[in-house]
Amino acid sequence: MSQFVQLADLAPATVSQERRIITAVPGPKSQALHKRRLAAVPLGIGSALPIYVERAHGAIVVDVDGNQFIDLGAGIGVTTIGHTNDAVVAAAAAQLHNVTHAMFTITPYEPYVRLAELLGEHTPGDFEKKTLLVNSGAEAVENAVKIARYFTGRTGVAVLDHAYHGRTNLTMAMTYKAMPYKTGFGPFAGEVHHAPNSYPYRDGLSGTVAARRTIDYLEKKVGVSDLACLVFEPIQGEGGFVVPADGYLPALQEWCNANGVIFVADEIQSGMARTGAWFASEHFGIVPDMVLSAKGIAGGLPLAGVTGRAEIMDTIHAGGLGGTFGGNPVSAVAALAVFEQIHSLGLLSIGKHIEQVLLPKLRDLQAKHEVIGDVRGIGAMCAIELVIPGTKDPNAAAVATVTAFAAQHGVILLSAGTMANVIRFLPSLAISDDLLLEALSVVDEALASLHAGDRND
Ligand code: PLZ
Repeated sequence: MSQFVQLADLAPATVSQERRIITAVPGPKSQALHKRRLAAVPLGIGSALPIYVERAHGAIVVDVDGNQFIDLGAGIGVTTIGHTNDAVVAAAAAQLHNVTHAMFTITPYEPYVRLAELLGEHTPGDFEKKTLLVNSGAEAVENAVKIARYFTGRTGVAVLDHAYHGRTNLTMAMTYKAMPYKTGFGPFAGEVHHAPNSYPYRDGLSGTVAARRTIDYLEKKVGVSDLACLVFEPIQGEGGFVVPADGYLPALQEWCNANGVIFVADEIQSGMARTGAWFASEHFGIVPDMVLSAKGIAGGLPLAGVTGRAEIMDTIHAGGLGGTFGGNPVSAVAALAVFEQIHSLGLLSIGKHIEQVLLPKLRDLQAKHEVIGDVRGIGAMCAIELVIPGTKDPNAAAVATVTAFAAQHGVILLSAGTMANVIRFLPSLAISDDLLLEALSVVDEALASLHAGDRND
């Protein structure tokens, strides 16, 4: 057997779609791996859970000890159509035998072109579009800014409070939260301006008033003639699944359009069928000039796209855009399979259905557990915000307790939020109602354990 990889472990095995905890969590094999990891991997790379994954399928993740978890995080919204979706696996496997790398800027290939066509067709807006493919979400954001600056001849970049756009130098500057993303990593790229967002639970503002506040800020503190683009997440992801008030985003679009500011939707977390629409922008009636996709686009393989109005995308001189791996053929065919699966399995309506199961259940939990201050979300992108009961003070400790309890009981739950007090529910669209409800009953028990803790105090 090779010293680098245990080939037997690569043999596909079926994964039953059930929760099953057979050891302590983490189990002995995970603990042993964790020890090795601590010696070889820098501490700066955290892991939300100390369980090491062996395989995954659909909505279930299996760890090296044989424990099976219901996955309500989908690798932060990446395996949106389910782990190891058969069509994605087959397409990628076939492509591995054909060509793994050609470099599009040397010898181009069809899957890149087809994917660009599909992104053009499925992003909002009935106009000619062009798509650049890159490797990661942050790289998509970087390129959008680069293109917007070139096109407008302006330098300023506007982002919203609570935004998350990545970990590269420019995208760190665009991200809101200092710890853990920015602290100690400066100096950051300049000309990035953070403006107030719409956060209905916390600011209580209507969309119109919140938009006025954002626009006033940009007009007064930045000056529109210096502004190349406004980059925003239609539903903020890491920031806490913040859904803006009605009318907020359309007002921003109107202002951007009127002032020559490129309106860039970062749909890296909210896009690709996650919310029951191809892109969340559709829910708000906005048509961005550029749409950024990544995460769910290629069923777990690394890929990202910048799709924009042809006249904007085409201003860049030949050779001005590129990168070694951007639009890798294996990732690109996986993405084509993702598009096909979303169509053929009717996954947009499944996204809506998941919302119909999730939101009422989360509201039931809110009625039962005072710690839940807010319930919000669209499609398979919903969240609860935890507070100190009777106040709106963020309760990050409760989130940590609930997510740890859930892991012990076979449910992967992710936190979010600038104040780390949000639990987000972003299951794959392959999850059955039964599994989803079972996972929510574990969340119920986890929330009840908080009261039990009170009694013990
Ligand atoms: N824009 C809206 O959600 C990635 C980051 C997790 P990359 N979010 C998860 C972590 O701890 O690094 C994200 C996002 C939005 C951009 C990005 C960046 O995408 O593919 O991680 O670079």
